[in-house]
Amino acid sequence: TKAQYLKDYQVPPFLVRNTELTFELNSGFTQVTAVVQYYKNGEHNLPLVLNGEHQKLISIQLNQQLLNENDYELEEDTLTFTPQVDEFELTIISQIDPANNTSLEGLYLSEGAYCTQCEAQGFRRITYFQDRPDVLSTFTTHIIADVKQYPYLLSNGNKISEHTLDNGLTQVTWQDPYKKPCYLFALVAGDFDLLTDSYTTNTGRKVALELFVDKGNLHRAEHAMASLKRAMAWDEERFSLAYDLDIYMIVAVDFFNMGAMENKGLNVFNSKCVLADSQSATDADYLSIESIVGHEYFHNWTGNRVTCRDWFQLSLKEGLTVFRDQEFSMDLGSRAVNRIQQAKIMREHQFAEDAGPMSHPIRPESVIEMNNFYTVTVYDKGAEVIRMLHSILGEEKFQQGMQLYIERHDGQAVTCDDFVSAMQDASGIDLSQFKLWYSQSGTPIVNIETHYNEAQSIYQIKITQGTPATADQPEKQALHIPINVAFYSEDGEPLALTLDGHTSNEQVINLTQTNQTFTFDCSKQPIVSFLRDFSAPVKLDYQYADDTLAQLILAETSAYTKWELMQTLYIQHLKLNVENAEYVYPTLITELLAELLSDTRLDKAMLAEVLKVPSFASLLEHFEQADVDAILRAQNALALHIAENLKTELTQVYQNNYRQTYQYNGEAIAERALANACLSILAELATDQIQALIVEQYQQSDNMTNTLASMSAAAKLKAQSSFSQIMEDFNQKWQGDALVMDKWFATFAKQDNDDILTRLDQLQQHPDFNWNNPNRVRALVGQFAMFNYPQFHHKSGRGYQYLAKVIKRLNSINPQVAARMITPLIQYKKLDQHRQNLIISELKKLAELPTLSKDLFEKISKSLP
Ligand code: BAL
Ligand code: ZN
Repeated sequence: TKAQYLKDYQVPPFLVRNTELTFELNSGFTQVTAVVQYYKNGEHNLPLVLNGEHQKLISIQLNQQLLNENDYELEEDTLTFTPQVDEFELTIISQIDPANNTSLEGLYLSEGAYCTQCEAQGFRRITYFQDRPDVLSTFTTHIIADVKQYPYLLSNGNKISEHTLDNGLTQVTWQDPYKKPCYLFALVAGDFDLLTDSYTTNTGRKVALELFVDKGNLHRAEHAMASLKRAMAWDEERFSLAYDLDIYMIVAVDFFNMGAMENKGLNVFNSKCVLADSQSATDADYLSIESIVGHEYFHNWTGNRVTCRDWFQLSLKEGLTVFRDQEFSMDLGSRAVNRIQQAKIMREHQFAEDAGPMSHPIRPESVIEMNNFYTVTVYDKGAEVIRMLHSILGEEKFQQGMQLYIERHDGQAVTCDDFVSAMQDASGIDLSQFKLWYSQSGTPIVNIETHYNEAQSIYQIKITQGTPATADQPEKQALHIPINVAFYSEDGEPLALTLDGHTSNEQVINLTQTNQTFTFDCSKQPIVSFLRDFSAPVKLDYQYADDTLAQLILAETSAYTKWELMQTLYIQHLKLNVENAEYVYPTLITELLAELLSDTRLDKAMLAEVLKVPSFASLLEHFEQADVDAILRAQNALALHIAENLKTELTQVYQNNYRQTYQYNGEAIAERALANACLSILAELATDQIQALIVEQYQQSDNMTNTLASMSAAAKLKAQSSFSQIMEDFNQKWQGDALVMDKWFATFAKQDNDDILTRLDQLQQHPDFNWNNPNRVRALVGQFAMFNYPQFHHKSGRGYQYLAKVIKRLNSINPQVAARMITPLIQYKKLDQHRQNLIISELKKLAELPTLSKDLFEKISKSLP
C-alpha cells in the first residue's frame, strides 16, 4: 500500500542476457524452473532484488551450485541476493498453483486450459524475476505436459522442438528471438479448435496465422482472422510497419480480466473479443473485435519492439496504439461514427475520471497498484494527445516522426519524452509546450467570445483557457490546444476568412496562452463552429443561440460536427428543463430531427447517433451538483416528445431501413443502426402497435443486432408480458452459451424495474452465471452499476449497497475486477449530498475490510473525504 513515484526511477542494477523457462504442468502444482543469465548494469554494489509472489521457492543455484538460505534473503514478495561477480547464472525452481488462481494474473486455468496474463506485474507470480519493463531478455520456453489432455502447448516466438520424454510426457520448446520484457511472456496449454491461415508481408515473409478457440466455436473465428489480415495490411500501408516473425497466434479464453493481451507472437484474448457470427454477435461486437484484433497486432511495433521504460510511461504504448486502432477503424469504416464513439468515451468516462478522486495525467506520477492505471485517461486521453500531435504535424510529418521513433528505439524501453523528441526532431515543430499534456491532469475549459465589427470587416475570437484543479494536482498551466473552426454564412454556405494571410473556411487555431484573441478579416458576419471533430479533449464554453445552432447543424460539412452541435442543442434544452420549473417543449429539436431524417445524403449510422438523447453520464458533466431525478425526468420527457411528435417519420425511416435478410457490410450496418435507433425511440410510446412491431422484429430476426435491439426496446414497454416472453425465449435458445447469455444478463441489468434487486439476485443463481468469470460479473453487475441510472441511483441507497456487497465478494476473488467495478461509487462528487452520504457510508465499510486488496485500497482511500 505504498506509492511508487515516477521521480524515483532508477535503472535496473542488473540486466539479463537470456531467460530459459521450463514449465512442468501437472494436475496439481506447476513447477517452474528459470535459468537466467544476469550481468551487472554499470559499476555499483547493489543487490539483485527479484520480485516474486504467490509461489513456493524450492531451490536456488548460482552457476549451478546450490545456495543455502543464508546466501539470500526471502521476504513476502522479494528475493534479494548480493552477487560477488559481475556476470552469473541463477537457476530458480519454484511451484505455483494455477488451479486456485482466481485473480487471473500470472498462470491460471480458464475452463481447463492453462494461460497467462503477465501485464503489468503478473510475471512475478510465475517465477522470481526483476518484474519491470526495462529488463529485456530473449526467452526460451520448455513446456512439459500430457498432450492427450493438452494437445496444444504454446509460447512466444517460434517452435523449435517437440519430443516425447521417458515418462511419456511431451516437451515442446519455443524460442523468441526478440528481446522483450517479461510482461510480454505468454504460455498456453489446452485443447482447442484451430483456424489456420497465412499472410505474406510486403517484405516477403510468409506468416502462419493460427487462431485457437474453445471446441465447437470454429464457426465464430473467421471474422477475427479476417480482421487480423486487414490489420497486417493496413499497418504496412499506413505506417510502413510489417510483421517480424513467421507465426502469429491468437488464443481465445473465457476467463480474462481485460479485452486482450499483446504477448509477442502469442496474443491471448478474452473470447468476447474474438468470437462472432451473425447469430450470436451484434454489429457493435464485430466492429469491436476488428478494432481489438487490430490494437493487439499494432502493439507488435508500438509496445513490443519499442516498449516502456517504466509503467508510468504506459501511455507511450497504449495512447499511441489506441490512436492507431482508431485510425484503422476509421480508414475501414465510418470516420464520423467512430469519432462519435471516441468523443462519447472521453466525455462520459474520461472527463468523469478527471473530476474524481483518481484523476491523473496520461503519464501518472505516483501509483500504488499499477492495475488501477489501465484507465480511460492513459488509453483514450492518451490517444487524443497523439491525435492532437497528428493534427499539429499533419500525416506526412507524423509518419516521419513515427519512422524516426522506431529507428532510434527499436529494441529499447523508452519514455514518452523520447516519443515527443522523435516527433519534434522529424517535424522541426517546437513541442515543448505541447508536452504539458503528458504531465498535467484535468479537463481544460475553453471559453470563447466572438465579436463581429462590420465597420472594420473583422471578426474576433477571444479565447480563454483554464484547467480546474484536480484531486492530484492543484496548479495548472496553459496548454497548447488546437481548435478547429469553420465559418459559414447565414444561408449555410462555407465562408472563407483570413487569419495571418491564410484564407479558408476551415482553420486550426493554435491556442497557447491563457487569453488570446484571433482577428480574422471577414466581409460579412459568419456563423462559426468550434472544436470541430473534437479537435482537443477539452470542454467548450460558448453560448450559442438555439437558432444559430440549428443553422449550423444544417450547414456543417463535417458529419461528426453535425452530431456534436445536435448534442449541444439537446443539452441546452435538457439543462433548461432540469433548472426551470416550467416545462419547455423541444419544438426546435423535433423540427430539426424531421429535416435530418428526410435528408437522404446523410450517413445513416451518424443519423442513428443523432437520434440518441444524450446519456445521463454525458449530462452529469454539465452540472456542478446534479439533481439526478430532474435529469432523468428531463431525458425521459425529451425522448417521449420526440417519439410523439415524429412518430410517422420514425416509423417511415424504420420501415425504409429494416431488412429481413442479414448482410454484413458498412451500408447494412448503418441501416440496422438507423432502424434500431428509430425502434428504440418509438418504444417510448409503448402503444400496442409499437409493442407488436418490437415482437415482430424479435420473431423475424436472423441476427443478434436486431434481436438485441428488440429485447432492449421491449424492456422499455410498460406491459411486461412481451418482454418476459422474449427473454424466456432467448434463455431457452442460448442457455449454456455463456458469452451470448451475457447479453441477456445485461438487458435485465439495465432495465428500469423497481424489482431490479430481486431480479439481480435471481440471475446470480442462473447456471450460466459465475462470480469467477469477469465477463459474467461485468455483464450483470457492471451493466447495472454503469448504465441503470435510475435504479443504481435509487434514493434509498439500495443500488449502492448492492454494488458494495458485490465488491466485498470480488475483493477476495479477483481484486482487479473489484477495483474496476467500484468506479461508479467513487465518482460521487457530482451527486446530491444525500446520495453522496449514502455512498460514503458504503465506502467506509469497504475500507474496514481486513483483507482489502491494494487495488481497492488505493481507490477507496483516495475517495473518502
Ligand atoms: N496491454 C494490455 C491490453 C492492451 O491494451 O492491449
Ligand atoms: Zn493496448
